[in-house]
Amino acid sequence: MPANLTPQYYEAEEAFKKAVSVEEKIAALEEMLAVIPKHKGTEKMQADLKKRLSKFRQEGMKKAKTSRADPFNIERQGAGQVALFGFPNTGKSSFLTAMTRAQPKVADYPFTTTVPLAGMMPFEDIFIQLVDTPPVTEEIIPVGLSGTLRNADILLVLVDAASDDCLEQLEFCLNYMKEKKIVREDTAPGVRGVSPEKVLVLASKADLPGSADNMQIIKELGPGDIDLIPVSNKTGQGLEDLRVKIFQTLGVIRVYTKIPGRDPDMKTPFILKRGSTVLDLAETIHRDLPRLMKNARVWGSARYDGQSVMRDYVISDRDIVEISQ
Ligand SMILES: Nc1nc2c(ncn2[C@@H]2O[C@H](COP(=O)(O)OP(=O)(O)OP(=O)(O)O)[C@@H](O)[C@H]2O)c(=O)[nH]1
Ligand SMILES: [Mg+2]
Repeated sequence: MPANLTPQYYEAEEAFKKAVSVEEKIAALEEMLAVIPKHKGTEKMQADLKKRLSKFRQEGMKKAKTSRADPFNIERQGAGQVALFGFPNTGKSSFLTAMTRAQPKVADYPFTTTVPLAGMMPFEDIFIQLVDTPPVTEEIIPVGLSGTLRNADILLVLVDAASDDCLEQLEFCLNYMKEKKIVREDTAPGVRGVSPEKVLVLASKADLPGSADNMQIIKELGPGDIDLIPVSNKTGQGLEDLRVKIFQTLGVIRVYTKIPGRDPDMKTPFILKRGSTVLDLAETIHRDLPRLMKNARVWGSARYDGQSVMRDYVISDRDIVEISQ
């Protein structure tokens, strides 16, 4: 019996022949199977297509399992994610070493770092994630870096205060972040990007001669709306204050919870956005808790310890909250 194949089928077959990746082959075979005339004369061909499709699907699944994860996609951990950004040799990896227990390679030649590397920065009783990144220059910008930066909660732009092109480094970085919509005014849930007030500019190597003059140049000629923070990975200048600044800029609060009749759990606070209410906390603890919650009491920001509060009560950093069901 003749197969009477249609032009659409031949087109799909052509796409299959040209396909290079497994995904393309699967898509073309699915198309062939969809458009092949369904009658007795094509039964064997249909069975053959299904067999090939199943083989390529298995191959695709194996590939997905073994293929390495994207190194520019850093899984968020801790109370927030802070990405470093800057020219070569500005001290990004040294900064990660100074603030966390991570041990990135540090060297006095450029382009030492090739892929992002995360470390956890202790701040009081929580950890904030810092992500070291490969450098940028006017000529070279690593593919994938904009995604890493866009995903962060805070960006730390490092400029080398000891270098005479300090101001140019800063202007290039700020422009790049704006152009690529890494930094944007219109951030919203579901829109990736960092709001301008969450960008901090560090003048690194503040211990070296010449750094004070370069910082003065930035203050006089640079963008007026930035707050330049001098730091030194060598002497530790500015680093402790910066931990506090990072925490404050993250805009989160720590909330300790308490079961009625027991001591509060002061070891592992819940991290919530500043402005969160008792109801937000209940939702974070368990999705059924808002429905089951009967009473809430607060120690800390409340007028007196253990005061009963409404579910729209706005929690403050370090409050202890007891929810009873
Ligand atoms: N004096 C001084 N030197 C520093 C400071 N921070 C880093 N360095 C030196 O600067 C050089 C570059 O440091 P890195 O931390 O590797 O710089 P980086 O920005 O990670 O470099 P890339 O990976 O190439 O982007 C090294 O020789 C460091 O020892 C600092 O605060 N003061
Ligand atoms: Mg580095």
